[in-house]
Amino acid sequence: MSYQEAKAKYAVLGVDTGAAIERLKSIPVSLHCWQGDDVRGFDTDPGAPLTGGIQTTGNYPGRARTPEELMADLDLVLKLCPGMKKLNLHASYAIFEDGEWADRDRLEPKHFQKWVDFCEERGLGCDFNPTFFSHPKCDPLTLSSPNEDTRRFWIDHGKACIRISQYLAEELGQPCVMNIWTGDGFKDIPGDRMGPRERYRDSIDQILSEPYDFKLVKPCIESKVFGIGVEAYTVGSAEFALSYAAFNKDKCIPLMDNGHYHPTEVVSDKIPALLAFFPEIALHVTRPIRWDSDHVVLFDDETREICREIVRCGAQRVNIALDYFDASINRVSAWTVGLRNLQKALLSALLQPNAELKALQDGDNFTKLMVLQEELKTAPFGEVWDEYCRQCGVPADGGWFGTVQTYEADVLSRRG
Ligand code: RNT
Ligand code: ZN
Repeated sequence: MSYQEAKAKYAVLGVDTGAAIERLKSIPVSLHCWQGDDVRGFDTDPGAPLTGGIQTTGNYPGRARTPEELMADLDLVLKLCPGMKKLNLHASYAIFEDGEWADRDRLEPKHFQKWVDFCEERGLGCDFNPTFFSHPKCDPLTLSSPNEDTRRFWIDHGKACIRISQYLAEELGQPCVMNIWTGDGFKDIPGDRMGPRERYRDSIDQILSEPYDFKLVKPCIESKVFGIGVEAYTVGSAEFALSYAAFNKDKCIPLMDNGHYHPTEVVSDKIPALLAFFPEIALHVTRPIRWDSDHVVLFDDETREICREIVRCGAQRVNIALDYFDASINRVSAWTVGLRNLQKALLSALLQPNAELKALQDGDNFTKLMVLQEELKTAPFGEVWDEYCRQCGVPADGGWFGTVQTYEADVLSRRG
């Protein structure tokens, strides 16, 4: 079937494929830098372990070890994926020059200038994350630590990150979403649940007292249900993070990571729930499996449902970012598959006759609603996807994996 034939079929369903393609080209998706090097960053000893509830498994060869390697890998992903992208950086990806080094509480905008150059040359905006894990100052708590020395260090880190986020937004002329997530919690039953939460709240208050322009810097609070080694109690639980954001709407927005809820809860349903109250929200799109929250994003039912809600509620109100890390397969492929799948899910959401679906629901016509929703699943989506890839100048399905294999043979497999 040709694209023209597919277009005609969608037209019968009341869907304009050309308009969907155009709309998708303007929805930014933030690409997480941490898939390329197993969340290690460049500011600590390369042999140091990951801590704070973050775990990558696998030792597939080819991990990026330097900024240059990570940038080269990112470039290939950008070339293989359609759509409008932003880069998502963690503070631990600071780039130090001439033997200089700064601890996390002393990071400055200049340590991210190379990333600004990278983004500028590629027309990308940039999002940012303070890194409250994998560092000797995790005791193991950070923003909720009872040790005031520890807590001060991490508050200062958060403030430094506000200044860096403001710099990134100003330099690149696009807002910077700055996400606060800590793995603070306990392996076993705590003796005090309230204390850590009060300290966490106070720490975020102090971080957000650093001046910033809320139109340019959008601080987020991300919740989590549990992490490896912190199974019993998470300081930044769902209620904590959401309440913080709700009581501080003039300063920050909530962030939902769809790997951070109990297995039968779905973030797709939570999107309109939050947007009934918040002008804007942020998402980490990932794929949870059992205890892990960070598998590569697939073109699966929940990813598609999340994207349907993003589209129906207004994509301009949702800051979309990817968040997963897989060290057991080719990392460039993992990145590419996840980003292409998110783009596919957004496109398939844009190819729904949403006005009609809504009218059927409002008219109590649930029989036809089901029939139509089921029949849409076999509409000729692949042809429209191929056309979108063509228009974006990237390979269609079946046309990109060879490039990754060549890159693996020539570049990745030579890394020690
Ligand atoms: C961890 C959180 C967090 C991290 C990144 C690296 O469970 O999802 O967002 O994945 O900050
Ligand atoms: Zn996340």
